[in-house]
Amino acid sequence: ALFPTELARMYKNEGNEYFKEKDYRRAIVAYTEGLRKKSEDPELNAVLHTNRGAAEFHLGNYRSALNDAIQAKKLKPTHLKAIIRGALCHMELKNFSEAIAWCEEGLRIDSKEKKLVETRAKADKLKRAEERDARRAKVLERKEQRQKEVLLAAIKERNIKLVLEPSNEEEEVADGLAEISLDGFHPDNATGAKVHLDAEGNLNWPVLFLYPEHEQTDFIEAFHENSRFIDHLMVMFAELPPWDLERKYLPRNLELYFEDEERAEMYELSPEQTLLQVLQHKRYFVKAGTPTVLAFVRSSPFSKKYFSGKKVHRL
Ligand SMILES: *[C@@H]1O[C@H](CO)[C@@H](O)[C@H](O)[C@H]1NC(C)=O
Ligand SMILES: CC(=O)N[C@H]1CO[C@H](CO)[C@@H](O)[C@@H]1O
Repeated sequence: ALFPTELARMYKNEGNEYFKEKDYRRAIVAYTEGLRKKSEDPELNAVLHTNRGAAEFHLGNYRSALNDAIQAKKLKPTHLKAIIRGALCHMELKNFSEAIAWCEEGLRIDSKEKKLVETRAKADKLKRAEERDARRAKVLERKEQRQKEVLLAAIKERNIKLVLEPSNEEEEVADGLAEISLDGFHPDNATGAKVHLDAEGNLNWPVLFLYPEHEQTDFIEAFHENSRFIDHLMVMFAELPPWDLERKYLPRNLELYFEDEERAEMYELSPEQTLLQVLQHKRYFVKAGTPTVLAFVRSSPFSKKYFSGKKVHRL
């Protein structure tokens, strides 16, 4: 019977053959077998770990490769190959501080090792770039946080009520109501439109118009709080929309409503009202950061049907 060390050496040679052929998977299997023999030769085990780490590295398994480099370094602290491998793994894992530490450890053994000198320089540069980016991100984050606070204060000051959009559609609607939070906004809406303060300190809201009769919508990205609904309707319906085959959607012929979802009641609003006046209504709750109004043709059969059975507060 062969001794463990002899067997481990055989597997190491087999692994090296596979490695040369770039068959890294089989190489890993062979090195692993070699390590299983538990040879008492630390040098041999260090080589097995180092070589397996190199094979893992070639497969892109940087975490495993790093662990092998760590094991190899434990067995043989001066094993430069393992130290270089570890440094390269840290580079791939984008842990530049660790890469620098490993490079420095290796450079204490051989201060001229080319790969280590090169890797340390690269890691230094990337680390500084990373720190600079982190500082910039932090400044930006603070600035956005401040803007958010100012915005929230402006909304609160006007007594506009926001609804926190419940994440689970049906549940917690009641809990979400009246919660004053900016989290209700969906900054990554398809359109990206979001309430914002303009240079004069006025709020501009994204506003959604719904036309239930035709299942159509219009979206105003920035509806100035002091502009009136009629102002927008005049522009939006200056030309009749293609879906209005009966030519009924004339600005002066439209009735506007908002829905109090909590009570399932409808409120009529005057087109002469400004957005701010509507948002300050005691039963208006802004959902998902986007005020919504429904438009119907005055006294149309559709609206009669739509409102039947609903409680409607008319003007
Ligand atoms: C780098 O690795 C060290 C040691 O594992 C860890 O403490 C540190 O958080 C890591 N840094 C990064 C940026 O991943
Ligand atoms: C105009 C628009 O697309 N608004 C959408 C923003 O996101 C919320 C939640 O996903 C939708 O409900 C709105 O319709």
